[in-house]
Amino acid sequence: MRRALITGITGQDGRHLSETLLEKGYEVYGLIRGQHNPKRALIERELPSVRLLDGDLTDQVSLITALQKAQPDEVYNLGAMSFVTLSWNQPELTGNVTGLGALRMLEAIRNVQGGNASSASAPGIRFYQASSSEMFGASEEVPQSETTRFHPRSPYGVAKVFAHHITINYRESYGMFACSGILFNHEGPRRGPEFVTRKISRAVARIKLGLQDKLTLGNLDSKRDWGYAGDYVKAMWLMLQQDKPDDFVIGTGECHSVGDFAEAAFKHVGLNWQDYVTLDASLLRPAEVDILQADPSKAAKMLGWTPEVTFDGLVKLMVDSDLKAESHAAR
Ligand code: NAP
Ligand code: G4F
Repeated sequence: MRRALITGITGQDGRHLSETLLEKGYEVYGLIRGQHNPKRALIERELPSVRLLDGDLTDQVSLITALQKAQPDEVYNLGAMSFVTLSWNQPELTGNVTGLGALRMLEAIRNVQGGNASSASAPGIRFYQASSSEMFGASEEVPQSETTRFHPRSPYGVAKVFAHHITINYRESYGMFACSGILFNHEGPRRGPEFVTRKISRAVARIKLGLQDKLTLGNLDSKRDWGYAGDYVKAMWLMLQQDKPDDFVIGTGECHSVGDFAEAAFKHVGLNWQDYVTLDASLLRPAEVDILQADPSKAAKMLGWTPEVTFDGLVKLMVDSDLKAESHAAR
């Protein structure tokens, strides 16, 4: 039985990836942080066969201990301070968790492998780093591919660039099987409510049910390549099954504005978005990423990966899920 260790198990992608790996017969270990993490109960209920290990990406020893306990064949480093807005308020923490966290995990892997890429007790742990399209930032090139130059626009984006390059550096320096997936925005019913798509789908459901009057947003014009998280975690797994480690852009190739998402979500429940959306300048960012659109042709060619859920399908999936959740909560 193959074993995987996932950091960020309590996040959107950690939960989807756990399901995917469990379906494939993996023994799944998840790193969980904090003394009273409220998401522990969620994982125990939703994914009872996942084995939780205490640890934190800011604590090197805890990563080594987790690797010793899990003895994984594959490590997926999904843990991060992932909310771009918060990264301006907590830039140092973001650098520590999102940037240096990846380095600590790579060093932990080297440590349990006796400083080598592989050893008898831990033969060649394969490593996946959750890189981000946020690294492209103010990119001059649209769409963005694996060769597009990075110009990050947030402390989060800068931290992800460090994590991305240190992953490549450990591959080149030590021959580690280390891959980065440069994933564009991916969403779904498990998306945190602080991110714009879920903020919209939740508000649309609550407005439709008479629980809320308005939805306040910031920049309606920024464009993102939005896909479904359940599709994207399959690409993470595929990357670690290749003969050689490499980096891949993962996205749909389509992009839509925040306004487009809001319009489609309200339309799905028979409402006109302009009757409900108000703007608040305090939600604008110190520096914005105007347009992200993937060129996922390398992943299609080399991994055989293509997304299944369309933009309209994603909007419906999220709004319908929030309608169900909010009508339950209202009872
Ligand atoms: P998410 O829902 O925000 O989950 C982040 C995870 O990181 C949570 O499990 C969180 O644990 C954990 N974490 C935070 N600080 C930690 C620390 N100090 N030590 C260990 N774990 C820590 O993010 P996601 O959407 O699943 O994304 C997964 C990864 O992909 C992240 O690295 C993100 O930056 C990256 N990414 C996401 C997207 C996207 O569109 N979703 C696109 C590109 C890249 P708690 O629950 O305890 O807070
Ligand atoms: O949903 P967002 O917060 O996602 P963002 O900043 O694109 O970051 C997400 O995707 C990255 C991949 O590119 C990940 F690496 C990262 O971890 C995260 O998952 O914001 C999307 C857009 C932005 O342009 C923002 O300015 O929506 C705009 N927006 C407009 N009003 C808003 C709001 N964003 C949020 N969160 N809340 C608003 O009210």
